Amino acid sequence: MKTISLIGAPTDVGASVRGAGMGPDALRVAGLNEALAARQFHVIDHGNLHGPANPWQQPVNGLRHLKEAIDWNQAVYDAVNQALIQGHLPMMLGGDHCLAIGSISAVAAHCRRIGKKLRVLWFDAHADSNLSTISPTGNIHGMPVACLMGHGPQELISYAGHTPAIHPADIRLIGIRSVDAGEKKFIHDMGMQVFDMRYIDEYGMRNVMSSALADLDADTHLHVSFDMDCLDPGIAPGVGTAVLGGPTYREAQLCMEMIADTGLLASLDLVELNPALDIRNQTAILAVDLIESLFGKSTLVRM
Ligand code: B3U
Ligand code: MN
Ligand code: MN
Repeated sequence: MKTISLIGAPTDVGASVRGAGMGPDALRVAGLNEALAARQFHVIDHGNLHGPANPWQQPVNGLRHLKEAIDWNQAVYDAVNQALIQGHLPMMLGGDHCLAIGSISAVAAHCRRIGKKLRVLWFDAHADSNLSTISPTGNIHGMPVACLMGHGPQELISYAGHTPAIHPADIRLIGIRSVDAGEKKFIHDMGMQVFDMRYIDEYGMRNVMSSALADLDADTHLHVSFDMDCLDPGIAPGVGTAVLGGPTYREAQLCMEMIADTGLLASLDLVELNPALDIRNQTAILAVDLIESLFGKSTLVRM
């Protein structure tokens, strides 16, 4: 029986809007643990990590709360690393998306250790590919993709003592519809594969996911980094930076089901859930619903 390690990372130090720090508990209240146990997983809830409070300060040299982000990511790195060493599937419950730096740094180090290929699926309304020099806000949750590819403050990009943590070919961005001018250039320079909303509109989610999941094999570690603001705000209002025009409920379910079909999912981030902006916990309940599909629950009737 596969063991899932739930790792709560209750902070919003990387975000522009406060409240994501309550995400882990909102997911528990929505029944995450029970839903996974019902899918025949052994669930270990490690509770919430500890880290510095949000000092709510202005950016310094284009970076907001750098010291706090470094400390939180170190805690996430250590916890995810530990879960992987134990053979568990780590599920990092954010918290804002800056925490994926620590989480994916640990996953990438694990892949290097055991000689696996890595594929990261980054679901997001935003490209999260900012640099301190081009970011309009200085918020570090807008920078994790760039940091993971080696572009960011030294202490944020070298948790595993290896830089860059990942290469552009390892990642697919899906659902993107809010990209800053500097990010666009960075993405092109890096040669990342992006399935933006226009692409999803034109080719359909099935084709997008087939492409994003192409060339995987039994030696691939599949990591999903799921920013709840990827989803259309009509179904997921409980996020700090909502952007109109995201995937529908059915499109999101199809993504999850197609990932489940690969049988390769080995780690997950669930981030940017903001209970302070939610309506009766509906976004957390939706997250649990999607996670059930990600772990194999299917409405499929056809044989
Ligand atoms: N690109 C903007 C906005 C943003 C990024 N990620 C979120 N918002 N959630 C920035 O601040 O970097
Ligand atoms: Mn994000
Ligand atoms: Mn986002």
